[in-house]
Amino acid sequence: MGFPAKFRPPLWSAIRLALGVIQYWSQGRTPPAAYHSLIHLFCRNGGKSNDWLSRFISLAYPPYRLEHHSGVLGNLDDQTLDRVVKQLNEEGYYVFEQRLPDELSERLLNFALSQRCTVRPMDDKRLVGSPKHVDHYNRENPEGVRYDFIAQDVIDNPDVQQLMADSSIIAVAQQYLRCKPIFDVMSMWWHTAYSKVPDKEAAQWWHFDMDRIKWLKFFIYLTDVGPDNGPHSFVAGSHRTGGISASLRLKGYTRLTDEEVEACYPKERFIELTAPRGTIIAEDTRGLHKGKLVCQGDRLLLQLQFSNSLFGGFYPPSRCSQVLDRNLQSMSARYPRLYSNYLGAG
Ligand SMILES: O=C(O)CCC(=O)C(=O)O
Repeated sequence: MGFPAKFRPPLWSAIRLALGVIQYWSQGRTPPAAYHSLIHLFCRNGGKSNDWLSRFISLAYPPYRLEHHSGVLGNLDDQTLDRVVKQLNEEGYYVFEQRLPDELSERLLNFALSQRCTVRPMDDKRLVGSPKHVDHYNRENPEGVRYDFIAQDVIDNPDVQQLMADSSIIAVAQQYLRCKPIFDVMSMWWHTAYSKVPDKEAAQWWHFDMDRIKWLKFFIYLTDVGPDNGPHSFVAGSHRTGGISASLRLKGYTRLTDEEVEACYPKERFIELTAPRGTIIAEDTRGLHKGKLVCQGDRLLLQLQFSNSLFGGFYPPSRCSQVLDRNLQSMSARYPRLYSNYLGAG
């Protein structure tokens, strides 16, 4: 209803967003118009509306008192945690020194080579319509640029459950979000060298995310990622309020070409994250990012996302069918908001 998004006055969007937030609080469901207003306002004000809402969420859900901060990222003392979060605030990304144990990466790689997945349709319509389901990804003969795993299969994997209960990851997410976080997206995918040109559908063009109010993603490389294997790429500092140039934001919630983005930032702000397998990267993908085109081989990535609220875009619900990790069982009892999206009554 109302004005086309491009011409809609910000006040109108602010009212729809405020009413939608109230409805979300009372019914636990985001009205689509309110979600569109969140995006529209971001494009207009560069993130001020997200920041305002985040302040309220922090007051309503102050951080958990975590028992410890140790896990796959090491034993994070307060000083280290402050340093990580300072860099996240300033630059928008952090590459951890500590990597996943190699046996864990190997098990996850084997899972991803044997598990059913779907080939995502591509921009050039080589795979038209809905995703194609396959029994497993064949490294020798890819049929598309991106293979996605089903969230349910991923969260039912015991190694993934171990990461879901990892106190070092949770501590970083909580300190960055400044509230009790919600673990809200778990995904895993392959990028292949199937296409010679970057694919928008596979997130190989520059873009910002705006599915939630505030969030933090952890990308875990499960294969070695060199310059030809599609390194994850980011414009440092573009996650800050006003960090995306108005000329780009006013194009709307869309994919952007290299030329459009390169015209707005100096070379040194473009970060290409080449790294060995097991590398863990935290990133606020409110900033401009993409997966670079894979020219050779393939890249397997596991992604964990934490948000300060589930207000926003719709994700098909999935819940752990069985909690296999004992630590996750006790964590879910202690931190119900953290696991409200994947565990419990739903
Ligand atoms: O595959 C990549 O490196 C990009 C991922 C991405 O765009 C996202 O998770 O929002």
